[in-house]
Amino acid sequence: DLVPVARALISVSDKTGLVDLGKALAARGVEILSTGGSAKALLDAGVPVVEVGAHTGFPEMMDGRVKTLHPRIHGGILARRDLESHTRAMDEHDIPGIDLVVVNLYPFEATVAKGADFATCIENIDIGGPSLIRGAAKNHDFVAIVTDPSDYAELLAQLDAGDGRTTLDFRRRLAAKAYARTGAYDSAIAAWFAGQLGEAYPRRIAFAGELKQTLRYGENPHQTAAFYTSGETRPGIATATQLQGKELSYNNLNDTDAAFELVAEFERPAIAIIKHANPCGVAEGADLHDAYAKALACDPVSAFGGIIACNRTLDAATAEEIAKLFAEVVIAPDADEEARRVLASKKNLRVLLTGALPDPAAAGLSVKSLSGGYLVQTRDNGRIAAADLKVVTKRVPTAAELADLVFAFRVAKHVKSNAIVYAKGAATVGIGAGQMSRVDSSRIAAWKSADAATAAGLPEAGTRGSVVASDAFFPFADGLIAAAEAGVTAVIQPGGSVRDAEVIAAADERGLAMVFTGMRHFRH
Ligand code: 93A
Repeated sequence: DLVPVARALISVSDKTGLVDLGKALAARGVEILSTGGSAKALLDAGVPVVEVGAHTGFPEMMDGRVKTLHPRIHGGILARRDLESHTRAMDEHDIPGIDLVVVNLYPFEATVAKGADFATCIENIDIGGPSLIRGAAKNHDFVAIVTDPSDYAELLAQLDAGDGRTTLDFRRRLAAKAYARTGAYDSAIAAWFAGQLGEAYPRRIAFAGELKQTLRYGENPHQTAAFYTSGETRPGIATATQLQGKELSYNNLNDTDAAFELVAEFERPAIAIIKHANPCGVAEGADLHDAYAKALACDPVSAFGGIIACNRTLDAATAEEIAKLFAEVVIAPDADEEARRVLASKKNLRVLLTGALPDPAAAGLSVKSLSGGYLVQTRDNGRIAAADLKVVTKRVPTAAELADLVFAFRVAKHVKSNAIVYAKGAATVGIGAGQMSRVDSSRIAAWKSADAATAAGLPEAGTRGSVVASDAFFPFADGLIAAAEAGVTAVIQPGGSVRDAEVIAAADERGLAMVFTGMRHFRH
């Protein structure tokens, strides 16, 4: 299975490590064929090279569109060395074998990212490169295909260990990586092209981008799982660095994402505590320490084993409080020296830092898998501000109620439907999530709130004097009446039910203030 490398073809746009590789190959007696720019870089560094034009007898032409597309190149790559008919063809047509192909492609993705014009993007579609890669990968029984400069070191190590030969295992791994690369490359071209035509949804999407890590298991131990990054650079779970703690699990990643996206909704210092992808406490405060105390008070029982997200640099005082709770993950844009020292004592606690907050209003896609397919939609980047609200009741909300209404609705956007969120003083005091009936969500939230208040020795607290947000309209007055019975003074909801008039009348009867957002935030 060991195959000697006598001749290599090098054609790279990213010239990282090129000269060192060329020198190392030349020192091992490998003959190097190379294309224009790559050949020049090697020759300038004193590495002997045969230019592809000299090898094929055809000059590179048409602005480089045709350089390696020639049978003397592709025959040398694709010939099976163990088939008499193939080796005879090589002899008859004077085609020397090529045992190693080192190629990376025209930087199409980077050209698009730079905002280049249509013609420039088209010119950066590599044709010869993918052909070389796909051919060499197909014939990996005899040819090694290297598409990533980070593999040069292993290649040279193999040549040294194998007396100038590579192993089949290595060539197979390289081939798998090579096809992942050409597949991603064509997906990027297809997505860009669809965008140029004004198609929001291309014919084909590669949802799973780069493998970031394989996970211990999935949502449950009998499932396997992995995390792929989509290449989106928006700060968040995919761009975070882990400072300390155990390996992240599937559920950790899912919950931490939910927590960080939620806390990024708020301008003032805020904390969100998440369990099972639903918040069990969210608050804004004068500082993180204040916000944490208020968030935890909402449902301290559920917060046990939760995920905590901060929208500011984590400080020592807040870290001290967090350290008192058993938490799975803390995520923040940053943590100061002292906070890091405090959390370091909690060896298992995973601490993730992202450098920045995600923009909740940024566009993007969200993907959900169904049996046999994927549902794709634009991200819910809708954000309600006080100016968007329409007062529908006789009573107009006070300034304090208005602030809490906006706060509660922003939280409700991140609660699984049916979502009911009670809030007071920029803190949630009761959250009802994921119920099939809106009235049940309302009841559960009020009941949990009363429980927490009683446990804290404050039976008068709970939902009394709070405001309530509903992620979708109240289809009947019963949901609103349940909230009124829980003691709310004001209500925020999208509106738009055929029975809006009944719901408004029920609010007026009870002296409640109610505003409509005109925007729904279902989340499943
Ligand atoms: O325009 S191409 O599609 N035509 C070709 O025949 C061809 N062969 C290699 N581009 C081609 N390449 C690409 O040229 C390689 O994939 C590599 O990215 C680049 C290296 O060019 P140079 O060595 O001139 O810098």
